[in-house]
Amino acid sequence: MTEETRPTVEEKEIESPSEQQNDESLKTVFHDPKNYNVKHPLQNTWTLWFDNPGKKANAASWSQNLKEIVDVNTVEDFWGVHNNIVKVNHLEISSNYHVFKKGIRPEWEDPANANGGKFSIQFPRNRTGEAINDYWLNLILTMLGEQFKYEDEICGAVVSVRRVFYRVALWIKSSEKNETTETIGRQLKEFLNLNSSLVVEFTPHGDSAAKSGENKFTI
Ligand code: MGP
Repeated sequence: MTEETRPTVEEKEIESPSEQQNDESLKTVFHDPKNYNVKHPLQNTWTLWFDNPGKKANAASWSQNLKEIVDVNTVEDFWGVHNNIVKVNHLEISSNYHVFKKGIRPEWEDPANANGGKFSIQFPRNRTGEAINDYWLNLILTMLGEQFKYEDEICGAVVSVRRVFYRVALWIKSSEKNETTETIGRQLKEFLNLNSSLVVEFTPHGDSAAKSGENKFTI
């Protein structure tokens, strides 16, 4: 056998075409050594949404601006989207990106959010600059990688660009102050590398809860 005709290790390990057809979901680089096409599935499918209400939104008109952009369910597809959309620090004032589990709309009214609330952190725009892109990326990677202890509680995350601040928020299903919610809040601070003395606020969803301060708490 000449050097050219001897099979390589990779070729020997490739399954026959019939075996490949039987399990389409298991595609690794060994199935196609010439075209690297391995993908790493995420535990959940996530949807990216965008909105830029322009003028001040109100509860009635708010959802008209909400646009569903794309679903991702693999690590590779996530990076494909992330690397090709406008960075947070270049978004127009009043816009928001929302990344939510597929099937949950990023609205208070969605059944998954109806009894929930959000942890939010504000970063002054003038002192944060491009670092907001990293805070947002860290939060999404943590969420897509299912790093939160109570991952089923997580609905999604939002980054908002406002005149004087950026805000990142993590939306969860419940709004009770208990072990679960407090752990999520503490982990959020940890994952974003925030100083433990920094206060993260939890607010139940809805305009009235935000205004009255009812059931708010801090971590
Ligand atoms: P916001 O953008 O979450 O708050 O909501 P912010 O950034 O404090 O306010 P801004 O005015 O500086 O942008 C802004 C407004 O949009 C709210 O007061 C509501 O009127 C409306 N709104 C926001 N959300 C997330 C919802 C929602 O889920 N449902 C409805 N019906 N209205 C919403």
